[in-house]
Amino acid sequence: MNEKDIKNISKFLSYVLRHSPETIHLNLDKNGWAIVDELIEKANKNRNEFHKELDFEIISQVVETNDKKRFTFNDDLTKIRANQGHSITVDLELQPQTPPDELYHGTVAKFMDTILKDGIQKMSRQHVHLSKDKETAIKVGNRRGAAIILKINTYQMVKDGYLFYCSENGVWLTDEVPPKYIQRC
Ligand code: HQG
Repeated sequence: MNEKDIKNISKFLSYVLRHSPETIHLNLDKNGWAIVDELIEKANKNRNEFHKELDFEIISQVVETNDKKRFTFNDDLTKIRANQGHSITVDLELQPQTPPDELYHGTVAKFMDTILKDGIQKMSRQHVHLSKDKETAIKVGNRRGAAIILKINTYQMVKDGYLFYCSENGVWLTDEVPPKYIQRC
């Protein structure tokens, strides 16, 4: 498979496993897992022009080569789920963890007034997403225009009782970041 095919399948998997499983009549359990055989069958039955016919090998290749490790199989490879980024309600069974003293969030200028007034909110997703390095935050922000990087005082947030989680693929998650913990880099 070429890179473009892999990217298209990754986008398709993100869409059905994070946002809209009903588009292909796929069932996710409460922890966000889909049965791989069902995913393959329903993806192929409801195939669109953006991705090739799927089989287990192709999905494995996408899972293994994915730049952000967006997806995980369960131990016996019969189930698959997205590691983070859901807009549908799923319980990823993450335990609170102590984050590094500072984390970063990449955004764009048009959101800054509201962010400085209301803080960083989860918007349509289940959590606010934060990165441990500036480079990743720059990439996240650049998806929407010229990135603006915000440094988050997670040290103080932890002291003040906010909880943080780290996804399987190393993205830091929390419920909100109030303005007083945000500093523009
Ligand atoms: C902004 C990608 C107005 C926020 C990335 C962001 C990430 C506000 C946008 C993951 C706001 C939400 C998540 C407020 C936050 N007022 N705007 N109060 N609070 N915003 O896509 O963090 O490639 O839901 O700054 O790499 O951009 O898909 O979140 O610009 O890890 O795996 O509202 O998605 O991962 O956008 O990205 P998103 P995000 P994948």
